Amino acid sequence: MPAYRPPAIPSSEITPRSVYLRRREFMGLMAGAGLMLGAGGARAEAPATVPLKTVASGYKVDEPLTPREDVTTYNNFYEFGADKADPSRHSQDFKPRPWTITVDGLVAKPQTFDVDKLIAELPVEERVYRMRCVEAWSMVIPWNGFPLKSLLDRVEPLGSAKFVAFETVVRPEEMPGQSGLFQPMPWPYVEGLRLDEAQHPLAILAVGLYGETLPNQNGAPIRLVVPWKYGFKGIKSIVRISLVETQPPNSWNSLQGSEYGFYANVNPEVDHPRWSQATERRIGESGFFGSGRRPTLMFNGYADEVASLYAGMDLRANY
Ligand SMILES: Nc1nc2c(c(=O)[nH]1)N[C@H]1C(S)=C(S)[C@@H](COP(=O)(O)O)O[C@H]1N2
Ligand SMILES: [Mo]
Repeated sequence: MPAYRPPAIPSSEITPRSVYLRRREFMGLMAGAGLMLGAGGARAEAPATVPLKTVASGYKVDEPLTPREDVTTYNNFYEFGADKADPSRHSQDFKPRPWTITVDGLVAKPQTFDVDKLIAELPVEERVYRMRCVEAWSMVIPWNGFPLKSLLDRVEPLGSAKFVAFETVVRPEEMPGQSGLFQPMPWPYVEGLRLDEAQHPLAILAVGLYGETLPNQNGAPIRLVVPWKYGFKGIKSIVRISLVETQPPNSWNSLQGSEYGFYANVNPEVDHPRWSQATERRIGESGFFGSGRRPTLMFNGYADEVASLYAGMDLRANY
């Protein structure tokens, strides 16, 4: 794995679509002819990602980045299967472009946005964030994206809007986890945030990682990243964002409310009913004592920035 270097891409745009498509076609042909042996035979070659024009940001983490290989092969994305290796293996038929995202509900200007237009119009920042899954593993990921607030501002939320609801695409023909005999959960996958959480500068819509467009398994072409919350809040492949008055449902809470809350703020003092949340396993590290475990930080290390959002709230009751 070569060391990560920030992308030295000219300030033009992402690679022209024609080049991207030709490369995909080429790889598809080679894979079909059995000429690409590196990936272990049966595994189809993943669609190509393309470089993104990215600007620096002040958001850094003083810990080593999780290797791209781990970020893109150890995933939770049940639409492609329930095992960690499923999303990278079974998402090669998913078509993340072209893509639109509708932002509606309690807003003055409901709109449908083309994702590649948004990418061209909004400054795409690099945000290096810790990511803590509720299953007690973690990573450090260099995301590329823009504040969720930049998008919300464009539709002008009304005073009556108190929450933001998110919805993932439903495409059984491209997502084997939505079409097989085993359907792990109801679709679409949905998530929600309080409006003030959604408008917090740390909350972003990611369109890339490691300086390139998102691989399918990481939620292409656009997904939520809320670094002070457990990973399941980071809903992938979003097609709709709706401003609403009351707390919207979120998939894991609907499925198992005693284990997964709405807020899902990372809190080492509130254990999951079936395991401790006090420590976490950093993927890609063996650790000094061979375990790779490290203490989990309150709000995943972002307490200084976000604790005030929850002043006066019982963090044990609102897990
Ligand atoms: N649509 C959808 N979004 C999802 C999930 C999912 O199964 N479906 N899994 C969530 C969980 S549990 C985690 S930990 C993160 C994983 O993101 P990553 O695979 O990019 O690390 O995505 C979240 N977003
Ligand atoms: Mo997760």
